Amino acid sequence: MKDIREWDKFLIPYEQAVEELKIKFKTLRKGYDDLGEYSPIEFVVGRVKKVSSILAKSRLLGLDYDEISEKMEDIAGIRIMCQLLGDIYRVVELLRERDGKDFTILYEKDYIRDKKESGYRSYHLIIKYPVHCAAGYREVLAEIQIRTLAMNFWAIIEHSLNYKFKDQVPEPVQKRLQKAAASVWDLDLEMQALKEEIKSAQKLFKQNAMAVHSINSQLQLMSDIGESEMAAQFQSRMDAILDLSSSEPLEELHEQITDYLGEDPS
Ligand code: 0O2
Ligand code: 0O2
Repeated sequence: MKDIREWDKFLIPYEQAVEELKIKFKTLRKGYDDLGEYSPIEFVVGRVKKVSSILAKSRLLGLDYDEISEKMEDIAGIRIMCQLLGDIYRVVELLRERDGKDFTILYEKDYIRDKKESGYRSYHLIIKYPVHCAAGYREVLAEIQIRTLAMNFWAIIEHSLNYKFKDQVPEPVQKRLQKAAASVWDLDLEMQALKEEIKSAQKLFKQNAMAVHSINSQLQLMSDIGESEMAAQFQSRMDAILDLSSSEPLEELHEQITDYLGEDPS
């Protein structure tokens, strides 16, 4: 039996793997944001399994302590949430592009096309991830789950019911959960059918937000160089732009301010 200090030491490379992977996927998302593009990644969370859960699972799988790191695949767990069904497969492609470089994909489980009996849907990848930590070089297993926001909503609730009923969920509750999972699936299909509208609306929102950000920086610069009156005029023109159904009005104003600043002798 490991004591708590041994467990803490054992979990260090897993903690590091989760932190590094979270940063990598969050940065990927930020890249889309910075370009004003639609991101297939909505948000990323991660966790290291609790010692009590590791012990419970190792008992269930009949693993000895020295087999845990080799056989328990989800001590490090990353969850990537997507808005749309199609985004899941785009993220899978992005991960496959990193295979052999950043990490090695050991295998994949598509519980979306092949849902679990409970109604659970998600795409899982088991990877081997290299970490250089204080104790030296390690390779740890990690599980990456990719799912839509709707699938996540269902899975979180179903998981908490399993916890409440200690994995003995009464049959009527199971049936209702399966029915709810079918509704979630219908919702995901419906949203996927609206993908072009959703993506273009979100792209427009990002472009307008970027233009407002750039204009605000320019107006600040104008005030800093003593052109407060002109800045106030441009500010009122920006405030008067009410039609945000196209990115043109704000982009045009941005260009005019850029020209004005370019011509300004100071
Ligand atoms: P932001 O910009 O504040 O959203 P952490 O270590 O805190 O980065 P952790 O511990 O893995 O992340 O998980 P946690 O704290 O449960 O949530 C992590 C991130 O997921 C947080 O954002 C939450 O805001 C975001 N999040 C959780 N639920 C939702 C959701 O339903 N929709 C969206 N869009 N985001 C959600 P960050 O990383 O702190 O950044
Ligand atoms: P946690 O951390 O509590 O989520 P198997 O032997 O195939 O039944 P295995 O090999 O452990 O199971 O892996 P599986 O089923 O591919 O995926 C394991 C993880 O997927 C689970 O982790 C859950 O996070 C999630 N999962 C799988 N099935 C379901 C389900 O029916 N409902 C919900 N809500 N989540 C599910 P753990 O071990 O439960 O740990």
